[in-house]
Amino acid sequence: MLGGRLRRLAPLAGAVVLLASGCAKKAPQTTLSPKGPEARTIANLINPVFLVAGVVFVLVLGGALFVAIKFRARDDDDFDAFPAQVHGNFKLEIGWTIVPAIILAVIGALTVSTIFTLSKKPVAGALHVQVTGQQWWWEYRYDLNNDGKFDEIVTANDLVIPEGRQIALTITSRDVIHSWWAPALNGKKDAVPNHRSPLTIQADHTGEFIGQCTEYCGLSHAQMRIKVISVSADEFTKWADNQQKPAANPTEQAAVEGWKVFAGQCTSCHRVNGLKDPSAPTKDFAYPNVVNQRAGVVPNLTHLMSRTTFAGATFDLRKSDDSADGRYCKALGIHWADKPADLTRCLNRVDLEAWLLDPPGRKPMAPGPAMSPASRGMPNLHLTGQQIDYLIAYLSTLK
Ligand code: HEC
Ligand SMILES: [Cu+2]
Repeated sequence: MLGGRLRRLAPLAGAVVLLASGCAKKAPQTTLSPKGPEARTIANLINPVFLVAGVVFVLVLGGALFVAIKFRARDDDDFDAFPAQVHGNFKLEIGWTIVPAIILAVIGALTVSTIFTLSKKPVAGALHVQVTGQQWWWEYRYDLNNDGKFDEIVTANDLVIPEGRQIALTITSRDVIHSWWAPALNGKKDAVPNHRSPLTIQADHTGEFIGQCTEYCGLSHAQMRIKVISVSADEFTKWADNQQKPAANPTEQAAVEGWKVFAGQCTSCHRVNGLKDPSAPTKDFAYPNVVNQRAGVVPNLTHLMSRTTFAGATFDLRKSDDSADGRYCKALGIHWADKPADLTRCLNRVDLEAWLLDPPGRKPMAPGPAMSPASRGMPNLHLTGQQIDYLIAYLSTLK
């Protein structure tokens, strides 16, 4: 008896679990709370469609239940008699053909008009940024002077944008198909090699918007996250000015040692703009074997410390605190925009050391030999503890 009742309750329990899972308090990747005009345009389509679908659901299911209960077989029914045979009800049949057709036509018209609204050309004052999918992280290149070349800023992981301004993204990929999606700002757009797909986003206010790659792209697809950081116009200008500066030579002893290790071990892949040769500090560093340079296929590290995350936004570059904002260092009570130089004291050394010690152990990757074009990810370079200390001292100067 109990078993039977439990069995009957099981589907109900399943439905409750499904329903309750939609109630998460902290759901940064929800599509249902738009934080910009493009996402709102989508919400303005989703909401009425869901409403109509909900009404249809209740009416159809309610009708089916009503009929099933009202006309179910009763004890005093004559079970041998055939039910009365009726042909279709003409009016009903016409009705339930035409009404859904009208509903679908209205939804279709709304959908097409939404698609047109979303594919409008960017406005004149838009900020142009190229988004490149990589295995397995996102590269962002900014075209600040609007000359069609995305060459003023090269960064990774964090997409920093000014609030209230339209951002015209050009989405592409260097290797396989990825898909860029920050649900609070707009729908998703595939990143296809040799294609440039436009997508505009705009954030109403300052804040952080989380997303992730949504097209299976290989081993670390799940570790290919997106973080859009919307800041005030002033803060953006400060950030952009800083990003365009080349790296300065380190002066502190440990950092100078790290610079040497970096020049020897890391430059077959990573670039640091303005990097000088540690053995001739006024000369530009000559990157090894330019033909096989993997620059562009790995994150540019010139301003590593200005980021809040690393390795596809998988790890925080700042010590975690309850402010949940990588740009604010609670321990020191300082903000990224005010004192970027001090932020390295908030560095999340634990994860950065672990990364340098064994990158493929921290994030699934398929690294080959350093110069191999088939290499995907960062190999274990078997660095010693001393080298890692020096390297972190050097990386800390890359602000
Ligand atoms: C064979 C190429 C290669 C070499 C050599 C290499 N890296 Fe990397 N590195 C990568 C790749 C690829 C990534 C991106 C991995 C990812 O996020 O999927 C990366 C990521 C990083 C990151 C995170 C950057 C970010 O913004 O996400 C740091 C820091 C880093 N490497 C430091 C170093 C240092 C220091 C060395 C030298 C000791 C080094 N790497 C040598 C390929 C390399
Ligand atoms: Cu991807």
